[in-house]
Amino acid sequence: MLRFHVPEPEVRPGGTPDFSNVTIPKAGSVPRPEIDVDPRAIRDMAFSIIRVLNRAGEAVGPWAGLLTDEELLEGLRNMMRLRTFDARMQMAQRQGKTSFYMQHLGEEAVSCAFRKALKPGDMNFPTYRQAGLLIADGYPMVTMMNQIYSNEADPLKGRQLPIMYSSKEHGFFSISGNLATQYIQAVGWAMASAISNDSRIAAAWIGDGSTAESDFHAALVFASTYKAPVVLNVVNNQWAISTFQGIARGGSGTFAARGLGFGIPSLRVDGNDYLAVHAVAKWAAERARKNLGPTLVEYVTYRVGAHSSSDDPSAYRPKAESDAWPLGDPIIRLKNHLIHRGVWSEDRHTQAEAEILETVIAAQKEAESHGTLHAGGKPSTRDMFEGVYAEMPPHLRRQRQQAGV
Ligand SMILES: Cc1ncc(C[n+]2csc(CCOP(=O)(O)OP(=O)(O)O)c2C)c(N)n1
Ligand SMILES: [Mg+2]
Repeated sequence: MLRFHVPEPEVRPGGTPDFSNVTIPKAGSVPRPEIDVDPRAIRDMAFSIIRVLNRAGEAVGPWAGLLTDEELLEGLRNMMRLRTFDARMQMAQRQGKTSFYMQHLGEEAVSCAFRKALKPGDMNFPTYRQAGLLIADGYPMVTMMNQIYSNEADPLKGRQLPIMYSSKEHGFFSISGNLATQYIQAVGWAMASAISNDSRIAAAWIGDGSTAESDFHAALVFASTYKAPVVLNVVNNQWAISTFQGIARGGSGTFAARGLGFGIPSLRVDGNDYLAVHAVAKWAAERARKNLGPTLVEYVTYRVGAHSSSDDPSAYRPKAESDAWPLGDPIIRLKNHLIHRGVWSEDRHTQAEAEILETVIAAQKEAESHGTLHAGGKPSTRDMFEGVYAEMPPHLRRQRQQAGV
């Protein structure tokens, strides 16, 4: 008799969290190959985890030493800003000031550190969980909030979901809610950059669950065949709403291993280690820039918060699971490293938290002066018709006339 196989997570609500099956190599133990390495020589890297910060807060091994103290302090501040921004916007959602919000809790290092490996002109094709790309690049928080509130100053005029930002200037392609479309778009953009002998590279973003989409696989075919200048990022935060990562991963062992069948160098990195994320991103970006083709990077992390403001994770995983996550918290780990280096302290950290909260609240006040979801200024009805078509089709022109705008 045949039996149908459905992978099951280790534990369910009420059980004791167990990550004993997550093998974590010692910090500093994974070698750093030359960027033109033969992908066949580094196949085992798709099953390991590159780590720089050890438990004592030291930066060790061949992937350490790329960032100055000032750059690390800036990285810490960016992650703290993102976390504070998230907390305020999550609360604003609960207060009815916006319809929807998605947090980055526990994953701040991935987008904040990655951004610093890119150059101006490079283009990210992000999902909804990479707002750190904007924050670390200096995109104004108040503009993000205006979009979250769909108010009169919303740069996208209420035509997008609250958190689906878009900024060409900041290398942030408009987010699409249709997951995995980012992958083919990024590879296509990268191919176009190479065809036109440009120097800009692309970064594709996807979550663990979304790698099950065929767009992910199609993108890998094109990226590997044409050696597109693209970094292929997979953020494995263990969950896809209520579905654990074992469903989309299937029998491949790791998400990075998906790249091996395409001959793409594929690495796994500790996604909660700011230094490791940055070092690996830099390695992959340099490969793209030197015409060595795509690199697949799996960031091993954990989604501490709910999937979105519409989700309740206590229905499908133990409440204390995030505390048991063995790779720790990205902010605490970088904080400890900077304290270890003698350039930071608990007092300065507490003070920075207060200062950041103050600036985020000030930005929030400014955004709210332009309106929130149900109060104050809104984009005009006319905006609904603008900015989509170069030439407005007749049926829309008629509708606009009917609306009297
Ligand atoms: C093509 C498509 N299918 C389904 C959905 C509904 N959906 C939204 S988020 C999500 C889970 C995605 O999980 P993952 O890729 O792991 O990203 P994460 O939310 O963990 O960052 C799903 C199924 C969607 N937006 N697009
Ligand atoms: Mg996920």
